[in-house]
Amino acid sequence: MGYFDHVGTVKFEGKSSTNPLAFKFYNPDEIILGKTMREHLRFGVAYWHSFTGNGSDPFGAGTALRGWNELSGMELAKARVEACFELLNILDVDYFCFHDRDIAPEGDTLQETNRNLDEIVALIKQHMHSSGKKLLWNTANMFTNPRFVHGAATTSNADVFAYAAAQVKKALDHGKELGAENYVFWGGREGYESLLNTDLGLELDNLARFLQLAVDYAKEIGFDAQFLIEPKPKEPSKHQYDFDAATTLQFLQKYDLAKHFKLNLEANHATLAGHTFEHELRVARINGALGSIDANQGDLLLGWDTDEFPTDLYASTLAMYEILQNEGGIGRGGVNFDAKVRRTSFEPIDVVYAHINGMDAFARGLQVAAKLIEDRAFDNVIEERYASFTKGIGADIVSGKANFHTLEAYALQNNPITNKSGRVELLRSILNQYIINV
Ligand code: XLS
Ligand code: CA
Ligand code: CA
Repeated sequence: MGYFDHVGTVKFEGKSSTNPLAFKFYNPDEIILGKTMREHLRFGVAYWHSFTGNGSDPFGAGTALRGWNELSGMELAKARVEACFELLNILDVDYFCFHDRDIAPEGDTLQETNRNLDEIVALIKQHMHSSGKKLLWNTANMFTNPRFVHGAATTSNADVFAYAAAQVKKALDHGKELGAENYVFWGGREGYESLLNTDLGLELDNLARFLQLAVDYAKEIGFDAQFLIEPKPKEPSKHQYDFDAATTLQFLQKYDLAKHFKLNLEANHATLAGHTFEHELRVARINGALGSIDANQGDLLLGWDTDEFPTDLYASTLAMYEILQNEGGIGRGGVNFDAKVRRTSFEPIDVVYAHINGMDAFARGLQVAAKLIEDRAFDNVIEERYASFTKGIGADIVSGKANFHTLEAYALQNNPITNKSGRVELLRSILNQYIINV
């Protein structure tokens, strides 16, 4: 052990602490709206960013200084498992998430790849057993290997579809083995480059077929994880099929899959889609589909999927505001830090600082959001704004009593119409006050 500079367990010291290795807001035992912060937030560490990634970008090699850099193959894979459980312990985080290819190297054949995976999964299981840490979700990486150049479930090559099915079947077996609470489908290359060579209808039908087969197999083996789809509009494909929450929900409804899936929503993907994170969460919430979140943030000046650790208190407050109002909160999902330290932050301790800051941002967001809800800071305004639908013609519209004849008759005699201000600036100043004063 000692991959993270022998840091001890990070403790809560309160907002006036100047200790960089202490939480300022995240107090796991603090009760908020009847649940502890630990229960509300269910933090997760993303294996791919904190243990597999090395700080490379399209213009330069990896910079990350890590204790496992000299290792390769299965030795490297095993060292990363040690490092993962060390970091979970340092941060007092209960959950982690991984792609199959994050944890074990691919072999020359699928058989060899599966053997590598089985060995590392067994090691992870031992560590989970002795530490009490849990798997928030696992997933299959069907985007890195060149075989997925045309997609996985939406490929033009049936052999690749079959390979992808074999890969997900194994991932579901491993999810069951490790007691994963969720299983994520992110369609890394499920999209298209040009309609000139694409059968859009067949690709979408095949995607639905693939997801149904996964549902069927999970049922067959008794794997009861919550299934999640993670929307993203672009990167790597130009057009990705799971563009955003609304597009994904429409797809699930069309193929009668909505009852089997919720959404794993990522902040940076929301901004890539031209939405705020809270928009995506609200769309999912009102459709009963808010399952879990990938907590990160993009850089609006760069505009691509930078996966930075979340630090923006407005965003974390408004995200928690949606989650607290979701039935059952985050439920079986969690707040997974799908985030990586910057290439210039290459020391192991930076990974610790990054998580502390992200956890504090969400803990603070939780505190502020809870107070906004307790005080009904926005509810009264919203109620008043829509009050016209609770009486007279508005009540007739909502109850279904009105028709175009009655509405026309009403409109003809209702002159002039008066509107009221939406008070956006006032509401934003109230939000500021809460963020500063709570
Ligand atoms: C990539 C995605 C990916 C998913 C899991 O942009 O965020 O990491 O979370 O496959
Ligand atoms: Ca993600
Ligand atoms: Ca991302």
